[in-house]
Amino acid sequence: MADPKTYTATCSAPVNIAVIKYWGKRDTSLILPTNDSLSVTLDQDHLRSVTTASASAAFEAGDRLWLNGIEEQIKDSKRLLACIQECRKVRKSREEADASLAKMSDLPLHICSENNFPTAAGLASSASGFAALVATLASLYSLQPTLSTSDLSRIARQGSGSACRSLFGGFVAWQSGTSPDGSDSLAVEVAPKSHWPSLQALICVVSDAKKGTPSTAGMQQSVATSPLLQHRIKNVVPGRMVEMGKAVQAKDFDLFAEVTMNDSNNFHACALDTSPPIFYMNDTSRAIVQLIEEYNRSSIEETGKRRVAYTYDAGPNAVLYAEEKEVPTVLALVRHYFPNADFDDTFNLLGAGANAS
Ligand code: 2P0
Repeated sequence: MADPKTYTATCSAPVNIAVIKYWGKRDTSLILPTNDSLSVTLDQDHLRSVTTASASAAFEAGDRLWLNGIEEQIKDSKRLLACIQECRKVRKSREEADASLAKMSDLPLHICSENNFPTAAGLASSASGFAALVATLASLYSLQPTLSTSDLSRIARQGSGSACRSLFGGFVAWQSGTSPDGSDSLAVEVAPKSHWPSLQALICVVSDAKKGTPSTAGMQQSVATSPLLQHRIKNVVPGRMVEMGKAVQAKDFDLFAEVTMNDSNNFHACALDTSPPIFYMNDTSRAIVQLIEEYNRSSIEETGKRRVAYTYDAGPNAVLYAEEKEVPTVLALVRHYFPNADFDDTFNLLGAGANAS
């Protein structure tokens, strides 16, 4: 008898770095956030997840998944199950509606995913990982164009909130939505990467050790205990989303930098306002903040404008944004003051979203 047919697809997805941070869920099961967020998608040369999924009747042990070569138990992860089940459900309904489509929705899956950077070091591995998973299953099951990229982002969101933003390239907003079922909590493109090609990002890996407080637990501890987070959700983020939208549309780096740094500091203040307090930044992180603030202060004196922005996620690593013409100076500055630090000295161009590779 001939071997059963195997269907295969491979996609990759990049990391995104939020400039308006997501911190807090109003629904932990559906992963619905307490506020909107906005991010920049990086290119895929340095930080990406690549996922291959195959479906075949020959896979007798059922669905299996390997992450960086180590098998993970799918049944132990509600998030993996949600993404796989959602994609299967859409494929199945399409098969039922169109008899010419191959019956593959019930076939067992083998999924392999690899990151080319340290997992869980505050470098958004879950964002690229779940975006790559959903993009790969969408490709395997031919879900597009029936489903839009925003539809896929709604599925990826159930894997990890920030993953919904990695489906798009360029500048991306995750609209928190108001519906209890999550139907309006999805990512939309604010501007494509081609809109502002001179904007670049530098990842400063201060430490690639696994972080202390995972963001999923940390953000809910903040929701439960931080009055400052409630203020941030109600009074701070809505205005910043508007300002950041304006900065991106106008390619106004000074405004972009001001809002980005303010939001990073506000997010880390909320972490500190949590009980018990959460410290993501370390002494080196804070030294980088001081260096950039001082550099911008002299730049404002000279030109009236900022030249560099820093932002920190749930870890000590800095991401610096600057326009291309500033990059050699920023690199020289960082290398001069941190001669022994292990910085990735490559600026990442802004990238495209998840795609077939
Ligand atoms: C962000 N972070 O907007 C913020 C800034 C960390 C700091 O999204 O529980 O891994 O999987 O939805 O997406 C990290 O949170 O959390 C994050 P889950 P996620 O990028």
